[in-house]
Amino acid sequence: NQQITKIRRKLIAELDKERYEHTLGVMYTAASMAMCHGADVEQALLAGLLHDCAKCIPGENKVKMCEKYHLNVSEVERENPSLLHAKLGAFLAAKKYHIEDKEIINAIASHTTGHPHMTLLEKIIYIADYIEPGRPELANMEEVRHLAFQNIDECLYRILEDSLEYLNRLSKPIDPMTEKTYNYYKTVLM
Ligand code: DGI
Ligand code: FE
Ligand code: FE
Ligand code: FE
Repeated sequence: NQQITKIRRKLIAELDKERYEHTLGVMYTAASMAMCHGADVEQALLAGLLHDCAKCIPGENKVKMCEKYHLNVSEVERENPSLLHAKLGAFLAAKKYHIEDKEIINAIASHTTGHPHMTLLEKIIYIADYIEPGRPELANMEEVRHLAFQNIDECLYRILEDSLEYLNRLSKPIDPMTEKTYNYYKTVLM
């Protein structure tokens, strides 16, 4: 696949080695989940490949670039610029990697906090990011990986629950969207 080969070549220059390896893990995990759940495999590959394309831009630059491109920066994001790599990555996927498919762009934009009413592709990228084989084994990982191919909403909920628990334990500020997504999928499962 020409498009993927070209993007991979560009990304090697933008990401550190570890992040590039993670990216490939997410790309193939997302493709497998797409096969399992009947989503578009090509979209999953591209969204997985590009989801962290803005991750290795230094924090201060992320803020500056968002301002330059008129992407709004919330208070939590200004204090935790890492959160911005999702929306900035979505913007760069279009501008720099020439992705025109809005569904792919949206999946990149929502991969860190999620949002209520996620599309299947958005759920796949959010989950693949967390479960790809190169990720350090977090608590409940075995069960979460199993759920990714069995019950996607339950899987999403479990990741959100574990992520919020982790952020609270480290006293990190919670993005209001992470909280909203969690509360929404809690009611979905009831
Ligand atoms: O970019 P990755 O590391 O592959 O994964 P990601 O984009 O899902 O980002 C994960 C990190 O983002 C993880 O360290 C937790 C953090 N995160 C997710 N939601 C929130 C958050 N950090 C803060 N401060 N607040 C959040 O709501
Ligand atoms: Fe990310
Ligand atoms: Fe994530
Ligand atoms: Fe990632």
